[in-house]
Amino acid sequence: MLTIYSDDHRLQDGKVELEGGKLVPCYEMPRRADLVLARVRDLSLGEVVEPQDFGVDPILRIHDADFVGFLRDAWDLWTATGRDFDALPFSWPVHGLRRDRVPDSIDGKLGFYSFDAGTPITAGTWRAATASVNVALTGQRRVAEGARAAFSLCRPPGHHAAAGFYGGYCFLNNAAIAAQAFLDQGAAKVAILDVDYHHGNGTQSIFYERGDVFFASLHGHPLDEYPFFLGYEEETGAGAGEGCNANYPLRWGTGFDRWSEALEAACKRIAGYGADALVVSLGVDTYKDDPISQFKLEEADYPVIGRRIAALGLPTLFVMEGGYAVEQIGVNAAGVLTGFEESA
Ligand code: 6XA
Ligand code: ZN
Repeated sequence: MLTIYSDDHRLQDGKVELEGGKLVPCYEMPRRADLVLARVRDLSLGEVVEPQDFGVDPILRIHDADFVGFLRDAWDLWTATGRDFDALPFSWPVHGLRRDRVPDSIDGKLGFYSFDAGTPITAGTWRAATASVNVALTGQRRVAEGARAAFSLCRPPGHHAAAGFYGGYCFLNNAAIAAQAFLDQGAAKVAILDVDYHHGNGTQSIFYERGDVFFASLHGHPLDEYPFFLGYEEETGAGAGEGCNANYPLRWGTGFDRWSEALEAACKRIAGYGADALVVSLGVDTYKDDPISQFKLEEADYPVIGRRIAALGLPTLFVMEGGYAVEQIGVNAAGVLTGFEESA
């Protein structure tokens, strides 16, 4: 399988995130992508190529222009206040507060456009995030041109980013932008399968009222788990998108028996939808030793996931999302890909 990778991911190298009441070193670190790439090379999974530059237009098909402008300018606005360390927000426009006025203050803007304090904006964030989009779009282009599958080794990840907000280590929604690109190049319907431990709240919110993208997600239950507030089973889509959203929330401690039943159900829904292409939000933070997650998947489970996805028989783009058991991330991510290749 072809892998798309850019060294520019290293430009996102945050120092701290707010977690459990403490500022802790960022879990989302450059070494993650380095080790996935190393595993891809060790296994000789296939060619590794650099991304093409697709510019800002495909990003603007998914994200609001004011949000994109904010991400581009945020670091300059932040450093103009005399700060040279990572930018984190500390105040948000929650229920009952005004969302119709965007503050002039960079601290106000950070809160306006984010949903957590775990996602530092750094000097290199914009370049890393746009490179990650290009990695996704380069893979998408190859699949649209006839490849059975491709692996976009995206970093930073994307599935928590919505049209107008960032969070959860995500700035631009790589999977959503790639799905939209399939549609813009002639696909009638695209499915997104999100197997990351966390609910893809950004992806769901982007497509919730659309019938041309089916979104299925298996994730930690929002009663228990970050990002909370979205991802319940009863969220089935709205308007033209009614019936095009499927959530499989699972409680802490879920092992592969239960998890794979949910995968089976999600795959059946995707098969019934009749998509022309599939985008997989590939997070491996479902692993038993992941430091921030509570599922119990084991190394041997990942190839099984790949085989099940391959059985859908769809042109498939894998987009890297989470996974923080860093020494294992490459083995597990590549495990899915090799499982897929074995039965594709
Ligand atoms: C809260 C945890 C962020 C998880 C991000 C992730 N700081 N999403 O892996 O898939
Ligand atoms: Zn995750």
